[in-house]
Amino acid sequence: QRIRRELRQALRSNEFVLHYQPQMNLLTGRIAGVEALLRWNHPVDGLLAPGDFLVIAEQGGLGGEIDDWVLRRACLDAMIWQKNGLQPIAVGVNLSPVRIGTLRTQELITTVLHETGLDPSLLELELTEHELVDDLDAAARVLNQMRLLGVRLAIDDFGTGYSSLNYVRSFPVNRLKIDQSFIRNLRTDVNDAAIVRNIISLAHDLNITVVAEGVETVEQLTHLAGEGCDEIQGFYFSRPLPTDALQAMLRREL
Ligand code: G
Ligand code: G
Ligand code: MN
Ligand code: NA
Repeated sequence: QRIRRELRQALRSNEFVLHYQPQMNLLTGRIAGVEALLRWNHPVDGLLAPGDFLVIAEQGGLGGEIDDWVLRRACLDAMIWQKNGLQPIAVGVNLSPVRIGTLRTQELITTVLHETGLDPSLLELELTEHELVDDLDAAARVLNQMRLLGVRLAIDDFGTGYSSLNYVRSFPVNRLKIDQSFIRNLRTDVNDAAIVRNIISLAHDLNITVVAEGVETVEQLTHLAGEGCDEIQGFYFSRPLPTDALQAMLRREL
């Protein structure tokens, strides 16, 4: 229907944009990385979030093309920040579980890293738990190849999905991103506090780092720092920013 045709048009006429949400390292207080978040600058409806169009795009068979665009744009932007003299930071990209572990994605990532010259260890793939990876073995093979290149893997929305621990066991995971639903009532809900403490402990036992998502208050930040959480992401530190605003923020850190 209408929106499907508009999405094709959007890919052709560059109506998509990436916003970047900074992640702060709790030890240094500095920006350690960003998560790329897709937006559609719709000619009539204005700036749309993925929830408004991504499902329709997937249904219309445009998911792969959107992955291509997002990966290329994110890696290009990360290189531009460096060329502008800013500190090298990692960029996280959300890839659909349907495609993250496919040979097509492996080829795409190899090509994009080659084209852009980005250090592979500055690219982080985010695998959400909200949808299933259908062939775990095939995905593990591809993700292990990615790891050999140096690309990092984060489990997104950790703790809410179908197979949290199975992913951690099967895939070469570098980071856990604690879902924001556990952070929201961290200060008042003893169960959430216990879950968060134990996710951090699990991650550190496995030698991987932890990012808490959806941190909105200084109390949450202080609590997480006390529990040894490595990084935070959320409105308290920064909302997702257009690339220019992110660069201004990085420049202030120089
Ligand atoms: O930024 P926002 O809160 O609107 O994001 C909503 C959801 O869309 C999040 O779960 C996020 O992971 C997902 N998302 C954001 N950008 C992308 C993207 O480029 N590709 C995919 N597949 N999902 C994305
Ligand atoms: O599923 P994923 O973690 O990729 O989703 C990230 C989404 O969470 C983004 O759309 C972003 O806008 C949103 N988000 C980021 N920080 C906060 C926050 O502090 N509070 C809330 N409510 N949402 C946030
Ligand atoms: Mn994410
Ligand atoms: Na998340």
